[in-house]
Amino acid sequence: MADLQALAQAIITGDQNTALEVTKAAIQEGTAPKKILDEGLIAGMNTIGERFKNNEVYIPEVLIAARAMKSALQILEPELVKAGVEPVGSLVVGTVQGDLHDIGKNLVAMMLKGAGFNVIDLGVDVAPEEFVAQAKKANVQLVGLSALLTTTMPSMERTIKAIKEAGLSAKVMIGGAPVTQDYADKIGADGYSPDAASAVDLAKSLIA
Ligand code: B1M
Repeated sequence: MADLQALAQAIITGDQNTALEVTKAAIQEGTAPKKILDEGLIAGMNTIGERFKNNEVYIPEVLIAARAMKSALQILEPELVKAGVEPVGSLVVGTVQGDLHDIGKNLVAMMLKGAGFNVIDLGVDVAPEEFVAQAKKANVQLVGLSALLTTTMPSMERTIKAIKEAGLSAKVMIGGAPVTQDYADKIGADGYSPDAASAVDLAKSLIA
């Protein structure tokens, strides 16, 4: 019987080979894909997220864990689709126009994927119209904006304005080193989070 605790542990330690092996074994044994996701991948990413929040691990450990999660998810995703498992929620995420920083945004995207969200990553330097078009196309519940430069923070405001003008119901969450809760309130964002682990809590609360 595949050991899902071992899978969670492999995610936590970023052991990609073991994560893949246990996921494959669990699928072959007929373990429900949702159980593999919840008790293996999400459990592991939750633990790493908590440790990151508590400063017990740092960015490199999170990136390595996320890489292991991503590999395992690649073979699990077709099984989840076959089993008709619905994602926890859906969002488009990107770094706003003029800004090329993507390390933080990638971490946020990976943590959300790890928490069971369907994440559409639009990349960097994303124009407001592109956020609107993609959010509309995928009919997502959330739009996530990241900015690392004080000079690109106004792109967040422009994007929120464009989303509102387009009449989309998606809620907007923002983050990035120069961003604050005050700024989020000022530009009409629905939520702000200071780090990738809190971004998961925020996303869940915004769609609750
Ligand atoms: Co740039 N850069 N950079 N840079 N860079 C900073 C941001 C800077 C603070 C450095 C400095 O001067 N001390 C400064 C900004 C100053 C300011 O605006 N006040 C700066 C500058 C000026 C620039 C250039 C203008 C430099 C130049 O060319 N003269 C230029 C701009 C290019 C552009 O974007 N148009 C530039 C370029 C670059 C590189 C390309 C070389 C590279 C980016 C590589 C990449 O991302 N692929 C780079 C880097 C690496 C940095 C630093 C060193 C590190 C940023 C980072 O990745 N942090 C940075 C200085 C620093 O922070 N020490 C700096 C780690 C990352 C995990 O944190 O992104 O904050 P962060 O994400 C966190 C949270 O903020 C939060 O969760 C993450 C994980 O906990 N979060 C969210 C982020 N997005 C979120 C979204 C959410 C929720 C939470 O919801 C959707």
